[in-house]
Amino acid sequence: MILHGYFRSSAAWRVRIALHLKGLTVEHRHQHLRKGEQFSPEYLALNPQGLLPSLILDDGAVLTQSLAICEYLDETCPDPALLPADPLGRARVRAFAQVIACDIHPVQNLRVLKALQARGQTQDDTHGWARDVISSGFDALETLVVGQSGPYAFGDTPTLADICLVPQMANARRFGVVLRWPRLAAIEAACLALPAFAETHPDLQPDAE
Ligand SMILES: N[C@@H](CCC(=O)N[C@@H](CS)C(=O)NCC(=O)O)C(=O)O
Repeated sequence: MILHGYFRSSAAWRVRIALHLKGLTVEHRHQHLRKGEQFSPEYLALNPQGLLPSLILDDGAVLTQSLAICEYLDETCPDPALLPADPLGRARVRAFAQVIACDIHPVQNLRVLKALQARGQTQDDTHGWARDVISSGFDALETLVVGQSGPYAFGDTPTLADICLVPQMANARRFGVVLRWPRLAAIEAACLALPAFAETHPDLQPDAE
């Protein structure tokens, strides 16, 4: 398989973690987002949104959208599971993951901030907005997991919730969010003690700057 990513892409990091947890190795190709390589005709032929990540399977099929890719990997390579066995548990993990993937991350995505800056907002304005969205989202996430057993977001094995949280914590730091959520911090620390999270960290990627 081939994973198209970028060291700093938090959505690509989600897939790197899932692949590592599953013990799957892939060839990595990099699209430099700040140089706009995601908009090359070759890449748009793979992913018409011009977004990372994309995963090309051995038979040539192309998968896009990080959560769909993670769930595909979970269904085709079920051990270790990224989702709980029970429907209620799965709904809770998916809800937590979607707070990040649907409601936090899209707002602070590169193209959104660039579009706002093109319409006259300063970088201070757009980054301040990103900090606000991340902070209110993290308030909700902390509440969602506060009664759950650890050390991970939902129990004693990492799930899709952790796979989304750890990259989003890195984004939060990049935007200068003061991290004031003790349970989220403890989950992140537990995850980063695992090779699947630590070894896939953006700073360790071959295209890291
Ligand atoms: N919902 C998508 C989001 C993908 C996404 O926004 N990727 C970012 C990097 S984290 C990207 O490619 N941004 C390029 C751009 O904004 O032009 C997913 O989960 O795969």
